[in-house]
Amino acid sequence: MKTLRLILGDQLNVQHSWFNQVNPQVIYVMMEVRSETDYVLHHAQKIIAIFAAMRDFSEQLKQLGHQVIYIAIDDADNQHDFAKNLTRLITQLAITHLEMQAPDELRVNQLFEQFCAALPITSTIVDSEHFITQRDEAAQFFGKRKWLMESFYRYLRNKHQVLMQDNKPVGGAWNFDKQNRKPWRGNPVAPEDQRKKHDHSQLWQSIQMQNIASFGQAHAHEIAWPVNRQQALQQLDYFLHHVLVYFGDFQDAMSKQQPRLFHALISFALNVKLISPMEVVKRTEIAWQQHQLPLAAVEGFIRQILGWREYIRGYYWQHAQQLQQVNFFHHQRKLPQWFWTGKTHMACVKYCLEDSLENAYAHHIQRLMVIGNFALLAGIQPQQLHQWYLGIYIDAFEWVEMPNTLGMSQYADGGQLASKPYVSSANYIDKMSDYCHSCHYDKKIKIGERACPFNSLYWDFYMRHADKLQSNIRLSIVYQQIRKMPAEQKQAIAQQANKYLDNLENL
Ligand code: FAD
Ligand code: DLZ
Ligand code: SF4
Repeated sequence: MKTLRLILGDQLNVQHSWFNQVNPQVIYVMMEVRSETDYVLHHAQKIIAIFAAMRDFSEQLKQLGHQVIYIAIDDADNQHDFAKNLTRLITQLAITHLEMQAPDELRVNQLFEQFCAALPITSTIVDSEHFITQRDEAAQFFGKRKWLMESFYRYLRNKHQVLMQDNKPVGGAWNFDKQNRKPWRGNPVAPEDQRKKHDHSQLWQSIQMQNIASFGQAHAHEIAWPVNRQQALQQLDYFLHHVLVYFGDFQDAMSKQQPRLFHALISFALNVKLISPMEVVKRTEIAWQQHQLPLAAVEGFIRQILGWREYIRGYYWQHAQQLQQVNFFHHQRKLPQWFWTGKTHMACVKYCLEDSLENAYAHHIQRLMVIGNFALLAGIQPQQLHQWYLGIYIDAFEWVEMPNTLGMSQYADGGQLASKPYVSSANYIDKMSDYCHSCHYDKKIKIGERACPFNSLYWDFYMRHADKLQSNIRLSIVYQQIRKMPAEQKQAIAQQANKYLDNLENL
C-alpha cells in the first residue's frame, strides 16, 4: 500500500506515532497554500512563523529518514488548495491510501470529510495525539448540565492525577485564583524576553512576492516565536525556572512598560503542536518540586493548560456550527478602523492594540478586559471582531480563538461558556494597569468632555441589556445599583454613551 500522509501547518508534532518508524511505502506531504493564508487577514508574523515552523519540521523529518514532499508558497506546480494538491500527488505518485491527522478546525475537517468521501482510494483520519481530552469528552462530561470550566478541570485533575495527593487536591483547595489578582507596580522586575531571535527575511520576501495580504509588523529578521521543538522547550524551561514563580500573582496585571510581564509565551508552540499540553503540565509539576514554587502560581498555570485549554476545545467541538452566527445582543456596529492601526485616544486600548500589532501577541487580560471589553461595551458586531482576533494573534486557530472571542469575551452565545459578561468600567483597568495616567480621558469621570468612555458605556451596556441580563444572579449587585440611580443620572449616562457610540471612529 503506497500511502500519502498529509501534515497540516498546526500539526508539527514530531512525537506522533506516525514518526516512530521509517516506512519506504509512506510519503509525507506538507503544503503552503493560499487557501490557508487567505481565509482571514493574518498578522505578518503569524504567516512567517507558521511557514518557518513547517519548513523546519519537514527538514527534521527528512533527517529522521522519512520521505517528505514540501510544496512551498512559490512552487510553480502549487495549486494553493489542499484538495487540488493532494489530487495531483495521488495521481502522480500512484498513491493507494491517504492518511491525515484530525484537523482542529471545523472548516478544514468538513473539507477533508468531503474530499475523502469522493476519493477513489481508501483514506484514514487518525488522532493528532496532542490533546489531553477527546473532542467530545467535555460534551459527554457535561451532558445536559451547564458548562463550567471548574468542574471539567477538577474531573481532569482527578483523572490524570495532576496536583493530587490521596485523591485530594494538594494544598487542600482546587483553585487559588483569589491570590492571583495583583497589579504590577514595577517590582519584582519583569524578565527580559529571553527568546532567541531568528532571521526569516528571505521567507518573508517570498511571501510578499506572492502578494499575500497581511497586517502588523513583520520583523522578519528577528522572529522570536519558537519555530521548532527545541526552541519551544527552551522557552518553556526558561518560563518554568525563572518566571512561573510570579505568574500567579501578576497573571491579571497589565503594564505599558512591560507588555508580556510574567506570561509563558508558549501558546504558538502549543497550538502548532511543537510541545504537548501534558508535557507542559508534567514539567510544571517537576519545576514546582525542584524550586518549591508557590502552589498558587503552579496551580494557576496548570489550570490554564489542563483546564481552560481543554475546556475551550471541548466547547468548540460541541458548538462550532452555531458559534459561526451567534449574536446574543444583536450587536451590529462596525469594527472601528483604528483596530488596524492602534490610533485611538483611549490609552489602554491604544497600548493593547499597539502591542498586538507589534508582536502578534497580547496577554489574556489585555485581550479580555481591554480590547474585548471595549468591543462588547461598544456593541461591535461579534463575527467582525472574531475575524480580527483570528487574524492578529500568533496563537489564533479557530478552535481556541472562536470560543474565547465569541463565548468568553463577547457573551455572544448568551452565556453558555461564561457565567457573566466580562466588562468593566475604568476602575478595573486602572486597578490592574498603569495605562490611565497617560490617557487623554479621565478615569474618574462618567459624564463630560474628557469622561472615560468605559464609564458611561459600562452602565449603558447594563441598562440597554437589562431584559437579557438582570435575572442573572451574578449581576444582582449591578442591577441593584442601577435601580438606585436617579432617573436624571441614568439619562445623562445614556446620552454620554450614545455620543461615544455615534463617534467610535474618533474615540
Ligand atoms: P499564559 O498566560 O502564560 O498561559 C499559558 C497557556 O495557557 C497559554 O499558552 C494557553 O495555551 C493556555 N490558556 C490560557 N488561557 C486560555 C484560554 N482562555 N483558552 C485556551 N487556552 C488558554 N489563546 C490561544 O491559544 N489562541 C487564541 O486564538 C486565543 N484567543 C483569545 C481571544 C480572546 C478574546 C481571549 C480573551 C483569549 C484568547 N486566548 C487565546 C487565550 C489566552 O489569551 C492565550 O492563550 C494567552 O494569552 C497566550 O499567551 P501565553 O502563552 O503567554 O499564555
Ligand atoms: C494558519 C495557516 C496558514 C497561514 N498557512 C497554512 C499553510 O499554508 N498550510 C497549512 O497546512 N496550514 C496553514 N495554516 C494552518 C491551518 O490553517 C490549520 O492547519 C487549519 O486551520 C487546521 O487547524
Ligand atoms: Fe482606558 Fe479610560 Fe483609563 Fe483611558 S481613562 S486608559 S480610556 S480606562
